[in-house]
Amino acid sequence: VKPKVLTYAERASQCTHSVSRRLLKIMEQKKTNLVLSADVTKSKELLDLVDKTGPHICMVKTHADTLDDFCDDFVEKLKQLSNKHNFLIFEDRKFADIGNTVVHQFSGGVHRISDWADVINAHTVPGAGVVQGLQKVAQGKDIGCLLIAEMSSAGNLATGDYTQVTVKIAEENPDFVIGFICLSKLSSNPALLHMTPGVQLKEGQDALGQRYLTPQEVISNRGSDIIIVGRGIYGASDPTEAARQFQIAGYDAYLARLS
Ligand code: 5BU
Repeated sequence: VKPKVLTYAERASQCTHSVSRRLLKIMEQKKTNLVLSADVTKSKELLDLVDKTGPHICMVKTHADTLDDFCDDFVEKLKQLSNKHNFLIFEDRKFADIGNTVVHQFSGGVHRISDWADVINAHTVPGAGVVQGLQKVAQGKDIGCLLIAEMSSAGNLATGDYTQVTVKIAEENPDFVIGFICLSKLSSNPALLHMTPGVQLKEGQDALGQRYLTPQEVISNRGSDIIIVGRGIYGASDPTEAARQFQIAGYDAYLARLS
């Protein structure tokens, strides 16, 4: 017998972490499992893009260290947009050092990520200490962490035992880890979210090893929960229309999985 696939709302009610609960509720309300990867290099361009596509997304993903003009005012404006359109903010910093170092990378430096991000992520190559360091900073704040269990790029090493140990670290840290960056469903725990980058409306790859799957393949066939789309949206001639198309494709694929 096929196990019953739970709705976002049903899963929200089973989440102990406030961030995964909030995200699943937004997904249910706005009918979207789309995360915009806003990989543009000027803050004004990023804010314009996010304001236009905001109604179609559940979360925006940033690379703060690729912005030419990152400043506190940008953070303030991004937060205002997240309230206006009801989405979360995910800083894709991919922490990957010993616990003591990530404490400072997360809380300090120019970006002070722990002051504004709802969601962050980490590689597990250093072992569980990276999670413990990040969690120390997140104490008392509403921040959830995703572990990078699989990657979309050709030839990456996050496979096999590495992926399995990563799933184990996630399952052992439910107070902080809310899910994975991955290419398929890795855990049957309804509280853990699966988010997949490398998504376009057609399969293919770029010139630097990125590989693309379709929303249908990622959500319906591979059982992931969330699609992360960058160039498919901001590289389109009409990013708002592109975001709308990814929203529909992703949500239809979710509905197909439910039925
Ligand atoms: P794209 O333009 O849709 O290819 O952008 C994908 C984004 O997701 C980009 O910001 C990457 O840094 C990010 N990403 C990825 O593509 N693949 C991975 O395995 C991980 C992150 Br982890």
